[in-house]
Amino acid sequence: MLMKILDNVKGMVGKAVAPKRPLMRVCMMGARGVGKSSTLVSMFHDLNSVNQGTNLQLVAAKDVRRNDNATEEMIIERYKELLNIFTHSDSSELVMNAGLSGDFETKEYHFQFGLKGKKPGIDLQIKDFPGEFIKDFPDDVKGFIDESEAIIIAIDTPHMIEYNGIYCEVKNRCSIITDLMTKVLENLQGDKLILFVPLKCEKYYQEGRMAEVCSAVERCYADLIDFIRKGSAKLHIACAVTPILTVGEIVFKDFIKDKEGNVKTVGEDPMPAKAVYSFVRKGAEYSPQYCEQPLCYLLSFITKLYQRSKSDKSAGFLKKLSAIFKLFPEDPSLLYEVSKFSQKKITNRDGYKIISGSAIL
Ligand SMILES: Nc1nc2c(ncn2[C@@H]2O[C@H](COP(=O)(O)OP(=O)(O)OP(=O)(O)O)[C@@H](O)[C@H]2O)c(=O)[nH]1
Ligand SMILES: [Mg+2]
Repeated sequence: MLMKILDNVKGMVGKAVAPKRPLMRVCMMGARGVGKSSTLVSMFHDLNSVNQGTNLQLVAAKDVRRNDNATEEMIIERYKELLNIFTHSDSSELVMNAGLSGDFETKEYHFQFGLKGKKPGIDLQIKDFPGEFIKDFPDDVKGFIDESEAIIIAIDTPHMIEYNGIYCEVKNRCSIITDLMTKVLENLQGDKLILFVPLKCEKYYQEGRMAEVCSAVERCYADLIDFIRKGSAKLHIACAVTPILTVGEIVFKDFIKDKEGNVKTVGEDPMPAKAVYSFVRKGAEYSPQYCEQPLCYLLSFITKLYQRSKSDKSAGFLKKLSAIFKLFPEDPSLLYEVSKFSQKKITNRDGYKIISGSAIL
C-alpha cells in the first residue's frame, strides 16, 4: 500500500518537473478594424511556404486540453473569409463589402516549431484581441503587452497617409496605444520586440512610396518611438517598421464622399464612413507579400539575445527567455537553422527600417 502511494507521488513529482517547452508570446496590437486578424491569417495560413527552403518546421498546435485543432480551423475559416474580398474581381472594379468581420473576444493561436523531422522545440502563442479593448479594457491590454516578448502594432495605412493624415488618430488611436505601451515599458521586466506594421499599403507599394509610409509611422508614433529610443529600457527594446501587404492586388481608392464631395464621416470624432478599394486588374487574386517578415524579426531577436546572454552579465533581465537559451546549447542545429531563417529579414528597403536596438536585431 505504502509503496503504491510512494509510486503515485513519484509519478506526480515526475510530471511536475518535466521540462516544459519554451514559449514565445506575441500580441497583435491595434484599434478596431485596422487589420490585426487579417495579418495573422496572412502570416500563418500557408505554413508550407513559411517552411519552404528551411530546415525549420512551423505547425499549428493541437489544443491538448480539448484535443482539437482549434488554431488550424480558425485560420482556415478566416482565410476563407479573407478570400471573399476577391469574389467579384473578375467582373467588378471595386472591392465590395467583404473580408473579416470584427472580433468580439480575445483569441489565442498556438503554433510550435523546431527542426524538420524532430519533435517541436519551441511553442509560439499569438494573442489577437478586439480593437475596442484598448479603450474598454486597457488593463487587459497592458497585461497582454507585459506578458509578450513581441508586440505587433497593426496600422491602417490609408487612414495614416491620405488627406494629410487627418484621420490617422481617429482610426489608429496612436495616442491611446502610445499611452498603454509606455506605461508597460516603464516597468519593463524582460526584453521586447516591437514591430510597427503598416497594412493595406498596396497602393503606396505600387507607387513606390513605401519610404513615405515609413516616415509617416515615425511621425504618427513619434512619442512612442522617442520613449523606446531614449527611455531607461532602451537597451532591452528592439523596434522596427515592417510593412506587410496583407492581401495584395487591391489598392486604396478613396474614402466614400457625400453629395457635396466631402469625405462622409461618422461618429463624434469624425471617422471616414467607408474606405473604397479597387482591384488592380480583372481577375485580381489574393497575393500577400512579406508575411514571413515578423517571424524573421522574432527569430532574429531571439538569436541575438541568446548570443548576448552568453557574454553579457545583465542576463538577469533575460529570464523570461531563459528556457529558450537552455534549449539552444543542447541543440546547436536548431540555433543554426533559427538564425539562418532570421537572416531573411529585410532591413532597409520597401519601407523597412530598424528604429532602435539594432544590437538585438
Ligand atoms: N483592402 C484591404 N482590406 C483589408 C486588408 N487587411 C484587412 N482588410 C479588411 O479590413 C477589415 C478589418 O480587418 P480585420 O483584420 O478584421 O481587423 P482587426 O484589426 O482584426 O479588427 P477588430 O478585430 O475589429 O479589432 C476587414 O474587412 C478586412 O478584410 C488589406 O490589406 N487590404
Ligand atoms: Mg480582429
